[in-house]
Amino acid sequence: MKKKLLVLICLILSFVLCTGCSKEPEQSNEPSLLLGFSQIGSESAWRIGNTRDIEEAAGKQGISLMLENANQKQENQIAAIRRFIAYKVDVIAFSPIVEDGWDNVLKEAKDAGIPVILVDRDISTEKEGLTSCLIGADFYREGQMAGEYLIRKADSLGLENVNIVEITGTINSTPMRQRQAGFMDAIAGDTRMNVMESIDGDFLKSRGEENMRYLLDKYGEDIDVVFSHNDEMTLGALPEIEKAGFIPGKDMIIISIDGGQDAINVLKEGKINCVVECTPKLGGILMDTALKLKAGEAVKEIIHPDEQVFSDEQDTAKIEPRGY
Ligand code: GYE
Repeated sequence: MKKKLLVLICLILSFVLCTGCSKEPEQSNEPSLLLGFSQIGSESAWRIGNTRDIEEAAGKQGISLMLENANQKQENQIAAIRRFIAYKVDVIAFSPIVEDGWDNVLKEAKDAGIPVILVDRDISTEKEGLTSCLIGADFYREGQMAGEYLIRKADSLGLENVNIVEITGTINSTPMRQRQAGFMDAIAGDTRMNVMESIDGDFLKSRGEENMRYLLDKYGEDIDVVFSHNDEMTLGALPEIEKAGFIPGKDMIIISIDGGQDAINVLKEGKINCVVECTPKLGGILMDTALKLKAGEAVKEIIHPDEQVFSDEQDTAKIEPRGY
């Protein structure tokens, strides 16, 4: 009996030792890459969701991230990029708040041999050799989808004359320029459409509120449509419309862009008619692209994520939670 027990113990011991031997070597904790990312700020749910997504994707892929928030100032972004260069990061990424003014700092990155990825927004600088690629939404298409929705809505309501006010994003930013261009091009051939005024709301809720007050004072019940370049400005404008005695979504057609949860909830209540999606979930593509650049592999020059339209044309109860 004792002998049998001894054999059994030996067997168990040798099994345990063997499994220990065949184990994969421990993964090293060395990050595969050091990425410097300069974020614009925290102006919207979109931006906050975008920052979170980038942090999570870096964590998942074992990439070490130096993240700097520029608090809506271009000079802070330029200073952050210079710090990344001094720190000799492997790859630099940034979301340019506006399109111009990047030439010098990008030349410095190029001289240091550090590849640069544009995230979310574009630049107007001669990019040849200064940046590797752009990962961001097709803002022109977003504006176009907003305009196409409006034409369908005007048809379904049988409107003969459609007075529009536009609250735009930050002047000279890519989403502002391209969303406006896409929208204007989409409605250009429709003689019912009349844009009464376009006003800068800087993508901020407070500016949406203030601008809406001004527009209501000036045009009052003549306003048929509010086209706002992001959810924050829309959410700022809605209470002003109600205070002025109008029902948003009924007396005025409300069109927004982004698709954050707060705006989708209001769409479900019927106070917003249409939200064109702009996804902030760019982190995974950004990490994959940074790894490719470090490995010296070719990357696509422009990478657009897929996007959709949420509106009162569908069963809004079925819209899945947005996660930002
Ligand atoms: O629509 C807005 C944000 O650049 C796509 O910036 C982004 C825009 C987004 O603050 O909410």
